[in-house]
Parts: sequence; C-alpha cells; structure tokens
Amino acid sequence: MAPARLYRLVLVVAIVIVGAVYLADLAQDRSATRLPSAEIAAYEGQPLTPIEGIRENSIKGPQQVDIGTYHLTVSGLVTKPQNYTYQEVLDRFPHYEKVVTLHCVEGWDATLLWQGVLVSDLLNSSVPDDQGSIVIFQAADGYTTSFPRSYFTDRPILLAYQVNNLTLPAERGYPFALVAEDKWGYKWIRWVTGIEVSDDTGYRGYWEQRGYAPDGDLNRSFFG
Ligand SMILES: Nc1nc2c(c(=O)[nH]1)N[C@H]1C(S)=C(S)[C@@H](COP(=O)(O)O)O[C@H]1N2
Ligand SMILES: [Mo]
Repeated sequence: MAPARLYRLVLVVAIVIVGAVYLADLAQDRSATRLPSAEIAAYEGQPLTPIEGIRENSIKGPQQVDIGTYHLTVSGLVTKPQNYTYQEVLDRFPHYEKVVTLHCVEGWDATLLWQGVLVSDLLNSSVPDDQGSIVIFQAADGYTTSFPRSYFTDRPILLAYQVNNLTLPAERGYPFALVAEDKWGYKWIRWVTGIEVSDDTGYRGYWEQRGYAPDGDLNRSFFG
C-alpha cells in the first residue's frame, strides 16, 4: 500500500475509534435527576424539627449555588488536591445518616436527620500532610470556620447533602452543610465550597474573628 493511502487509513481508523469511545461514554451517562423525597417528621421515635420553622440568620442570606458549575475542593497541605463536582461527592463516598441537634448562640435549636458523607473520607481522599493539624472550611458567601483535624479523625462528622430526607434547601446550605456535632451553630458552615488543610493554629473564622470561641464546644461558653 502506498504510504499516503496507509496514512489515510490509519487516520480514518483512529477517528472511528475516538468517535466510538465518545459515543459509548455519552450513552453511559444516565445519571437520574434526584427528586426530593418527602420530609420526615420523626426518626426511630425521635421527633424532628420541621425545616420550614428554622430561623435563617446567615451573614449574606441564603446562597443560590449553581450546581452546574459547583465544585468542592479539598486543598492545602495535602498530597492530592481534589476538585469534586456535586455528583462525584455523592457517587464516590459512602453515605451515612444521623439525628443531630444544632444549637445557635441566639438560643434556639433544631433536631434534624442529616444524611451525608464523612469529612474524614473527603480528607483521606486528599492524603493530608502530618503537619496539617487544622481544617478550614470555606463557603459560597465568604463565611469560614476552622477545626483541629483531630475532630474529624476521632469521630464520624458528616458533610450533609440531605436534611429530614430532603435534598438540602438553599436556606439549609445546598449543596453541602457541615454537621458540626457538639459545636455551636456558628461552626455548622453551610454552602461549603472548600475544605483546606492548614497548619495555621491561629486561624479565626467569620464569627471567631468577632469574638466567638474558636473551638465552639457546646459544653463551654461561646465567648472567646
Ligand atoms: N456559610 C454560612 N454558614 C453558616 C452561617 C453563615 O452565615 N454562613 N451561619 C452559621 C450560624 S451562626 C448558625 S446558627 C447556623 C444555622 O444553621 P441552620 O440555619 O441550618 O440551622 O449556620 C451557620 N452556618
Ligand atoms: Mo448561630
């Protein structure tokens, strides 16, 4: 075969293969749109707070996050920085659920069923450095808050995508809200966009800069 014809043949075969792989990929993407299930009122006999009744007190009001462009990053002092889409977070990590009560410093509380992935699983996927003793969370409204990394390695802490069996409404932090068990409400960051591993033990988040205790432990006063 003449070299020119052979070249054309190879080119045509290559285009056909690339095209077939692309079409097979398209055909596989049958990810269904999630329909919200009905809100539940109790869990194993424990009454839950209806989400409609919860006070909305965020610094800039509920954020409208565009899920088409949304990413959750895991970055900072890590070996493998990550940049997940919403669906990747739901698909790649095991799901857990737990009833946890949020207590706001303003004096109200809400007992809710939270469904989410484990922050420890997200962190492990990035392989944090040993000196990364702090984890800073960032949100779509510019809000931040931080924790010792041990908080997430010692116990199963959820990054929630559902509350009371409903996909998180915008007011509750869609797409992801931190269920900061045993911490005051200001540690329960909503509209989470980033998880950063850091060695900055002096880091202070939004309310922490304004005088609230950095650890935010419920069994202690929230005044820094
Ligand atoms: N991004 C962001 N997260 C936030 C806040 C905020 O202003 N912005 N407010 C915090 C405070 S002070 C409280 S009490 C809880 C309230 O959470 P809820 O409305 O889901 O009960 O959200 C916390 N998370
Ligand atoms: Mo709060």
